[in-house]
Amino acid sequence: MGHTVLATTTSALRRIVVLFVALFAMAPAMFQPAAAEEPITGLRPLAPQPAAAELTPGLAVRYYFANWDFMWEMERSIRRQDGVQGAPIPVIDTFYEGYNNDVLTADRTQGVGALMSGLIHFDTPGVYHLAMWSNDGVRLEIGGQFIYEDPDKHSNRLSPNIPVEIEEPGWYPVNINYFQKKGTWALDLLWFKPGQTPQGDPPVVPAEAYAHLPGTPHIFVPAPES
Ligand SMILES: [Ca+2]
Repeated sequence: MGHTVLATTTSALRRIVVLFVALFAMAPAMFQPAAAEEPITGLRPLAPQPAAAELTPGLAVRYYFANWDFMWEMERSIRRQDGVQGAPIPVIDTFYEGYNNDVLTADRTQGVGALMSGLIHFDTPGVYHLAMWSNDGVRLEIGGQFIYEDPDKHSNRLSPNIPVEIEEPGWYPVNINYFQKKGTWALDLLWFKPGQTPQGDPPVVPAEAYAHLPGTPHIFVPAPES
């Protein structure tokens, strides 16, 4: 009887020791913060900077129409369409509105592609953490630098936070390519500004941070170099 109790106790102790060894081995991964991602650098502000009187609020947009599954299909298809100029997009904040409503400022809910272009204002230097909700595909470029893409059709999906270093405050060229195939849609551009802790829900980039100049060209953002 005494022998059995001792054996059982030894076995239990051994299990506890194994558990502690396993926890200890995992500890570095559990308690070390994730390595900070290097910010994207080299964003170029518009030169010269525009005068306030030259600016029209919101992003300019041109719409194209077809049911694409992938960004590369949209790129091929829009070469064969003239597209339609839409009303400017005041703010990219649709997550809670984009269900069965017209896509952005287009007049339909399905099979819409949008080339948005204009300027985005960074009012302080430092590292911004950008993020995007998308449904379906999206590709983002700012200041001539590729920032983010989620290029296939998908349900509402949030990007990771993308650190971007801004050296000079001011207006930067921005191009956003987007398509909505069918069903629901969503598109949001979000940021944590320098000094804000990039945790939780990122705030929406406000309307006053968007503008465009008359005759802004609409760019199809190239795929990132792999
Ligand atoms: Ca969709």
